[in-house]
Amino acid sequence: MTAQELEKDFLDKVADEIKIEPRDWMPEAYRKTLVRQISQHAHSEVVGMLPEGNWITRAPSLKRKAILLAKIQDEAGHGLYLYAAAETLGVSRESTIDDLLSGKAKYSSIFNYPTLTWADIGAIGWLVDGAAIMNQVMLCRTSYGPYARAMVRICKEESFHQRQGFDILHVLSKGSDAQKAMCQDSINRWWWPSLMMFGPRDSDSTHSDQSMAWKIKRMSNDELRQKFVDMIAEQVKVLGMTLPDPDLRWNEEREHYDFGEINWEEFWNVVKGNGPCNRERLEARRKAHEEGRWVREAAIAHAAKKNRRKQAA
Ligand code: BYC
Repeated sequence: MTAQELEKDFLDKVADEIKIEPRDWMPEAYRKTLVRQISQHAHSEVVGMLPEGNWITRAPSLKRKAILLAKIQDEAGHGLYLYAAAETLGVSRESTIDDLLSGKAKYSSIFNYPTLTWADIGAIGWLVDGAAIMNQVMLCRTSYGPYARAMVRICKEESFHQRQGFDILHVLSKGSDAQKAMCQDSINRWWWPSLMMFGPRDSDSTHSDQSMAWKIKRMSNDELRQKFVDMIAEQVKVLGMTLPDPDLRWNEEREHYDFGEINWEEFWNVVKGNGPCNRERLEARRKAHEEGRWVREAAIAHAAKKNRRKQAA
């Protein structure tokens, strides 16, 4: 087949909703976009374990501790499915992880904020996992097969995560005055960073147009953000709490909630590495990688020994 025929075959598959698989021909730019997005997504899952891990030893009960541990382990699993999906595009796991540790690769801005109180664990589950699901449900239909299939499994686990977060806040919202205040304070601090998870405005998004054309993304950053605001503006009423936005109001004509302007300067500042916890997060990942070095070396030595024995036999 000529280059034009290959490209046409690829575009026809995308148009007909046939998944692109690892051995199929694909444009180099499509492959690169996927490697970028999937690896950033994997890094987000792994770095995302850190703010929550901060509360494992201080969870208020054995039950809450067991639930939090299970949730954090799920995030590690999500990272692994996604690193494996990225590997199907011809990049090694080592190089992808090196890019994270050297600060070259991005991960979601949200994980550069600190978890100051137990209520933050509730706010992360409800708002952060809520925003993640909103984005990831669409990614279950993404055009690249291994990414779409990883997303189906991840979304099932994420819905449990969101419910556990809402449950934490629900209990606090019915508690003492101090617990209610802690609940409101966590919502105040996590609301705007959660909206930033959806990425820049469509007009400032570098990759959206091409990613939508290739059906990697099925909805734009602004569309998903609006859906999220509409959902949370209703759910917050069940908690008897408020969202920290004086401009939030239902718009009859649009049939959507209007909301205030995001602080984009803060967003880009965090993305560029200058958020409250960027340095601390990367430091923690580098330390974990160093401390795990002997495990990787032992696994490689063990595999080589088994291989030698097999060949000798
Ligand atoms: N933070 O052209 P755009 C989770 C970057 S974790 C940092 O719109 P795109 C969880 C963007 O990368 C869930 N950077 O990009 C885990 C690009 O820079 P580069 C994480 C951001 O890719 C533990 C530039 O800005 N979810 O669930 O079309 C505990 C221009 O943006 C951000 C995913 O990763 C950001 N927020 O759209 C709890 C989902 N936003 O690469 C929960 C998969 C944008 O050119 N990713 N940038 O240097 C996506 O869906 C898309 O990549 C995005 C951005 C919607 C995030």
